[in-house]
This record gives sequence, C-alpha cells and structure tokens, in this order.
Amino acid sequence: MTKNNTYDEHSIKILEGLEAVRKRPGMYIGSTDKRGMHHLVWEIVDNSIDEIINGFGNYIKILLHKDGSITIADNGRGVPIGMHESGKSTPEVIYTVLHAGGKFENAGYKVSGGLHGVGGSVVNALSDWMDVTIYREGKISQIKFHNGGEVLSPLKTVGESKKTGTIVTFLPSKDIFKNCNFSFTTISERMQESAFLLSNVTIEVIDEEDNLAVKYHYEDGVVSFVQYINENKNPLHNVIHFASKKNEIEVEIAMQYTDSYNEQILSFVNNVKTGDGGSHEVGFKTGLTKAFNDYAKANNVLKGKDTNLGGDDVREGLTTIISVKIPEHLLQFEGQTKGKLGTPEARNAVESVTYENLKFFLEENKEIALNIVEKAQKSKMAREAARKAREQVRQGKGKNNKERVLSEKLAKATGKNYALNELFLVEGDSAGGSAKSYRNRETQAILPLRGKVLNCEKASTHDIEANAELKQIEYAIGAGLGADFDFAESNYGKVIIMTDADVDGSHIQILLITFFYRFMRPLIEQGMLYIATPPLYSIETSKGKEYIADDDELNERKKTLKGQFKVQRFKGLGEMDAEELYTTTMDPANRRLLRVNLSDAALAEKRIHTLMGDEVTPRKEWINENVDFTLEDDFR
Ligand code: 0RA
Repeated sequence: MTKNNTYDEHSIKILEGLEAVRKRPGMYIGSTDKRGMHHLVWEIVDNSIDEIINGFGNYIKILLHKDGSITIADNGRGVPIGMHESGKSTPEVIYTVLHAGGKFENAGYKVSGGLHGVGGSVVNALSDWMDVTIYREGKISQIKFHNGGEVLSPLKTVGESKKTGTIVTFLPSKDIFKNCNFSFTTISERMQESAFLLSNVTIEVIDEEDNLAVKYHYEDGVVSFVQYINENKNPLHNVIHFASKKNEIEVEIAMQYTDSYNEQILSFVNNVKTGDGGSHEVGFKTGLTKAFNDYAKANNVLKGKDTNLGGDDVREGLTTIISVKIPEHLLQFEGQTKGKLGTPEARNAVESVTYENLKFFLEENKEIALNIVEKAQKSKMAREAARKAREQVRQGKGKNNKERVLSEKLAKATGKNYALNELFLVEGDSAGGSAKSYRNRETQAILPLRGKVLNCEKASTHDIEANAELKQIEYAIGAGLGADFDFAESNYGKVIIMTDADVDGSHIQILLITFFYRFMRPLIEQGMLYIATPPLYSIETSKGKEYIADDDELNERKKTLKGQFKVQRFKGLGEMDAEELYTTTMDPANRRLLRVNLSDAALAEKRIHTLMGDEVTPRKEWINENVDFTLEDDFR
C-alpha cells in the first residue's frame, strides 16, 4: 500500500467522524440551542485553560465579532506545527480528528467535567468556517477550514514572530444553531469564574458589536471570589481559607460570614461549576455543622439537653466557594445537565478536610467563633419560634392575624388541591379587579399589588414583616420565610407574576424575583415561580380579533394579512377587559408562562444589584438570559 493510499483512508475516516458529529450534535455538545452553542466556546477555552494549568501562558482573550463569529486567543506554547505520522500537519489532526491530541486524553486532571473536553474537532465540525493561527518556533502559521471541518487551506507560514500562542476563530453553523447569538453576559460571567479559580491569569472578553469589554485578573483565587460575592455585605471576619489533599482528591475552600441572612454556596469540580451541587457540597455541610456543634458544646453555648444547631442555622449569612480536583477515574456526574457531582469519595474528603480545618480555626479564633455560634443560636431560636407561631395559627389558637391581613385583598381559590392552585400577583388594583372577576375560581387566586415593591436586596425578615405588600405575599403562600421557608407547605403549586409589559412592569418583576430569591429561594429552585406574558397587540380584521405576543410576531402576521385591519397596542393589563385578560394571559389553554430559573445563584444576587440601578439594558438582558423560555403549559 502506498503512503498516498493510507492518507486517503485516513481522510475518509475523519470526514465520517465529523459527519457523525453533525448528525447528532446533541451527543457531543448537549443541545443545539443557545446553551449548546456556548459549549463550543467552552471547548476551545478549556484547551487554552489546560495549557495555562500546565504552566504555559497567563492570558486569554475572547472577541465576539459582528458577523457572529468568535475568537479565542491564548499565549501558551502554541499548538505544535510539525507533521503528524498520517502525513498531515498536527493542527489539522487536532482540529479534524475526534478526540485527537493525546494531551487531552492523558492529562492527569481533565479540566472539564461531563460534556466538555471533546475538543476542537467537534467545534470545527459544527462551524461554517474555522481559522487557527499559531505563533510558535519564530513563525506565524495558519490553517483554514470550512463547511464543518473540510480543509480550505492547509497549514502554511504566514509571517514571523517571537511570540507564542494559539488563536482560534470560528463561525457556528447556522444550519445547526438556529437563531442563536453568543452572549457577552454568559461568556464574561463564566470567564470571571475561571479567572477566580485560576489566580493570576488575565481573561479579557470583548463584544465588538455592542462595544462592551471586561478584563478579569485575581491574585487570590477563591479568596478573591468570596470577597467579590460579599462586596456589598458586611463581613464578620476575614475570609477563612484552607486547602488539603485527601485520598487523591484536592479540596480547597474559602468561606466568610456576613451579617445577612442569606447563604450562598458555589462549588466547582476541576474548575467547572457544579450548578446542582452534589457530594462535595454535602460533605462540606456535614463537616461544617459538626464542627460548630462540637465547638458550641465544648464552650457551653449548647448545654446538656439543648438540641443541636441545624445546618441552616450554621450557614446563615455564610458565603462559600468549594473547589475540588478529582482525578478522572473517580469522576462521576449526575443529572440531566451533568451539573451534579456524584463521586462518593468527594463527600468524605470534603467533610474531613472541612471539619479538621474548621475545628482548628475555631480553637485559634475564639472571638470570631463565639460570634458565629451565637448568630447560629439566634437563627435556631427564631426558627423554632416561627414554627410554634405557625402551628398555633394552624390549630386555631392565638389571634389569627394572618387572616385579617389577607381578607381584604386576596381572592382565594376554592379548590383544596394546593398543587393545582395558582397565585397571581397582579400589578395594580384595576387589573387585579378584572382578574378577580374573570378567573377559574377553583384554582386561581388573585392578589393585587399596589405600587412599587420593596427592594429586598438588603432586607431582613423583620423588614418583610414590616412591609404590608410583602407580608401579604408571605401569608398568602403560607410556607414561611427565609431559612424557615418550606415549599412543601405552599398553598400554591404556581406563583405567577402578572405585570404590564413595560419598564415599570419589568421593574416590579425584578423586585419580586429578588424577594423570592432571597426569602423563598426553594420556590424558584422547585420551578414554582412564573411570569405571565400579556399580549402586546391585538389585530382586528373582518374575521374578528386576535392577539399578538410581541413585535416580531406582529411583523410576521402583518406580512400574511390582506385587506383592512386595525392594530391596537396594549399599554397595560388595564386596557384589556376582564375576559380578554383571562383568555390571553391567565387561561392555561392559551397563555404562555415563563418559568423563572436562577441557574446561576451566585451571580443572580449580583445581577439584581446591577438591575436595581438605572440602566434598562442590563435589566432586559438579565430577563432574557435568566428566564427560561419554556412553554410551561407543555408540562401539564
Ligand atoms: C498539543 C500539545 C501541546 C500543546 C497543545 C496541544 C496546545 C493546544 C492548544 C489549544 C489552544 N491553545 C493551545 N495551546 C497548546 C504541547 C506542545 C509542546 O510540547 O510544546
């Protein structure tokens, strides 16, 4: 067999490989929506990060171009440019052969968990074109691909330079990713996390379309991360930081208490966020609770027959970053999006590292330790008192203040199947009145809200109790507040925010989401919080009236309309009559509900901070990115 012959066979195999990626993209990148398209970026960035973790380079730059393509550049050693035994250049092999480049397979730690790490060839297969430019050995070399991985121009020298590094630019294929754009927010937030976890690496993200740019560089890694999250809070002490290796698993933790009531845990496995937690988080919580209970007993804060401090109590006001490094043979991910660590060994490792280091810290820092233990003890007592008060109300004892608070405003649902019941929080008394008069009385309850809602960013449970509007919401839902909140006790399976489709309406949405995020977070985690979407327009034709969701839909519909028609723009819910409001926005058969999902708990609160400012643009983008546009009524 001639050399030429093997080359051809090799080429056919490669094209078949790339073809397989195009046929089943979901198998390689999870999905072909916005999320999947961003996986392409993570794939390429992970390669640069791998190079930096190996000790080469300290800089990554990402450019979002106007034409929808994206560039990822690093200052590592550069992809090797020699000939591969197949007769092709190494870059051609790396970017066209599935799982090419032993570097990616043999690394002790795979940077990525779950879906990433499948490499540049997958990205190439799913791109209209891809260019790779390499600075190495005093030369600038370039190779170009098109049509999902076909070589357009083989590797050639295009210049000279003493620099080293790799620059990859690609345009995701429009046939595979429909109506998708890269998001500056999504990319910069993830790069900020990477910058925190890597320490002393500079990562820049530039959006050439909207002229946005950020640059991240943190010297103190996870300690800086905790300081960043707590930036607008009042910390009770310096960040506690410890790191240690146990049974092949590296554990690093940074934690800090603030005087707030919120807990926030963010965890990472091999530098990738585990959004749904898992065994490492469980281990941390167990070790933390044990360390504080032991300390409280040894120092007589908890006496003889006192019950232990609960996990919620010792985590009140605590911000934590957990970063673990797990060798590949122990890696196990769970859940649909593979965002949950399964590895059982991680639980034990994190628990014992946490317990031992905290025990030591508490003994060495008596004043801080007692301060935190007392805070936890207060939380425990408040929780017990709230539970007793609720039980009394339920047993008909005590003054039923809650009923009185609610009687005037809430129109209850008559049905007793709570999971099926829905609470509408409606902007304004007039729309509230319409909704009360025309609804499904068995399952739909209406609570009109007057005016602006309190900004809860820094509110305490006491502030909520002192606020008429939010107290009504709390009592209507009836499942408690803060650490005491139990979604299983909710009087409603769905809580639906219904506001005007204008700036004030979206402001009210954000304020309410902030309230739920801070005081009833499980309601969001359980997917029980929704936003109603009233139509923006109606069109009247000779055939009757129809309703149009938004401008895009209006433009589409106008194209197909013949003859005379009249367009009306609804400025608010109040402009619809009661029946219109019901049929378009409340009727489960017709309505479109947006489920609120806070996939990114850490940054959600940060974003809420941004959103409370005067700028409308980030607020709009936040809603677009954080509200999951699933048609809820497909779930019925
Ligand atoms: C294979 C081998 C070596 C480096 C790389 C790949 C490499 C790949 C990428 C992808 C993006 N940036 C990158 N930087 C490096 C090691 C080469 C050597 O031994 O010098």
